[in-house]
Amino acid sequence: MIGRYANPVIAGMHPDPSICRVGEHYYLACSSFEYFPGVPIFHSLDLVHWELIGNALDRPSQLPLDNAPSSGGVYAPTLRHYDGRFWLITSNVPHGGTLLVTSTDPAGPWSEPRALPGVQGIDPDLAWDDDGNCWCTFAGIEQVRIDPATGAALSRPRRIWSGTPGTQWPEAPHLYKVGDLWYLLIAEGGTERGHGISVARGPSPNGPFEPCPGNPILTHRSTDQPIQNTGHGDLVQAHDGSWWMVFLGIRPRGGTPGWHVLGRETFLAPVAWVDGWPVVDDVSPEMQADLLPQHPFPEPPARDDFDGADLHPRWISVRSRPGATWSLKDRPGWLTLHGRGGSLDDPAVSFVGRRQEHLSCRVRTLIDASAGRGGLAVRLDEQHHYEIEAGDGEICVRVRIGPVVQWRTARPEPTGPVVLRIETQASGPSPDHPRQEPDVVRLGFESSDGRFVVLDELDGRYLSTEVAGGFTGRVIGMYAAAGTVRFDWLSYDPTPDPP
Ligand code: 6LW
Repeated sequence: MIGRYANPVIAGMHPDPSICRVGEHYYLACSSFEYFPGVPIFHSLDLVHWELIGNALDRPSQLPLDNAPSSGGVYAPTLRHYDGRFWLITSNVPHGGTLLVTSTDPAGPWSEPRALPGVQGIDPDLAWDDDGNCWCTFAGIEQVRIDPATGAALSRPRRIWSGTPGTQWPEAPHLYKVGDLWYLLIAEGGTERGHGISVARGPSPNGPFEPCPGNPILTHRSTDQPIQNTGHGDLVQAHDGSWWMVFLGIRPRGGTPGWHVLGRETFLAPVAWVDGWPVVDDVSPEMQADLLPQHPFPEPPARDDFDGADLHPRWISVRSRPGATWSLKDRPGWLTLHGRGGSLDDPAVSFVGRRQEHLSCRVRTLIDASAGRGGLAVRLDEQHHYEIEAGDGEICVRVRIGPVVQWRTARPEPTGPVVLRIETQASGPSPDHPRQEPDVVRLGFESSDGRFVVLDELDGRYLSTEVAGGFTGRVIGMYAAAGTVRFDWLSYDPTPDPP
């Protein structure tokens, strides 16, 4: 049935999507870098609507991140279903290397990780041939036969393709058997504006591989498309026989060179087969395609009241979330955070946040900072964040951009709990001038009559990947800088973007 859908299908920092199908159910996993829990897992019945059902690495024993720098940690998983089980292979960079976890239920719990010391490279893929051999193909493009039950390498790594001659970073391989042939899909060109997807095919999972004459089969390099950096994809055949690709892309805004602030997001496009090669349709924010019957999920509530027994899987923390630093029971119905003696500048900070998923949004939280200092922050990494902080009788805006830290404005704190508010407002799709910011970020609090008292309005470019570097996007959340700070609720609402 011809219908419309909006791209991205999974907004906010959800890069490197990997997809698999079981009957009429679809599951998808993404990278999560220095955040805990790691590897969000989504479920869909129609490829367009996705529901977060858990995180594969949600126990500290599965995910040691203490030494992971920002944009280190978990890269590029591959999710597959084989022999009645889900298999997820990924990397913990730079420590730990390649790891494999399994589960019969994609919502978890997943197994303890199995190490694969014979796989020395990022972006590992898993594919089983008709004889049951398991091939792990990784960035380079190299391949090792492995025993997935033990993690042992059963062969030496072998280079099976280098991508298009002269193009940098052949990576993100996924290997599929389609008909009698094996298809090797890769990303190349680097994950920035030159990104793209190419494909080769051969008679066996080990090649030899013949590149598609139409490579790259997807790229937005040198185009004026609003979605850029398209690459790192995975193919799936739907239960009606149609083919689709999920892949990452960005939505830059502002003047030149354009800044993206949400990180790399997950997009969807239909795939046709022409002369035995996959052809990807045009990719735009508004897609028209022959869709599966649509099964939207109820919208997640805008406000989390912290009334449950555990935190929803959307909440992520920086590197770890030790039990002694947070509680939902300490004051029932509130999230209590105990400061670890650090600010957002520190690699270890008591922080519970969620990905910013909309270019323009409003985030509010009711904080009781009578026994400490803490607040609401927009975080890109340790060196790039804006926060509105309450405590010690005042409300302040603190900004960190690279090596520069500034306390910008302060107001006496109203007595009792106070609502802190952050709003982002995107610039229009066509910049007014070459240096226009991608968005503005307003930070403040609400007066007793609910009015937004803006303490500061800042250019959002300094919390973008083009300024901060790395692989991540913005996360907005609550933190404790000192003592004990409590949050009654947090609400996150999208607001209209300028046309
Ligand atoms: C990932 C690589 C990439 O491992 O970015 O866009 C890296 N592609 O394949 C981190 O997400």
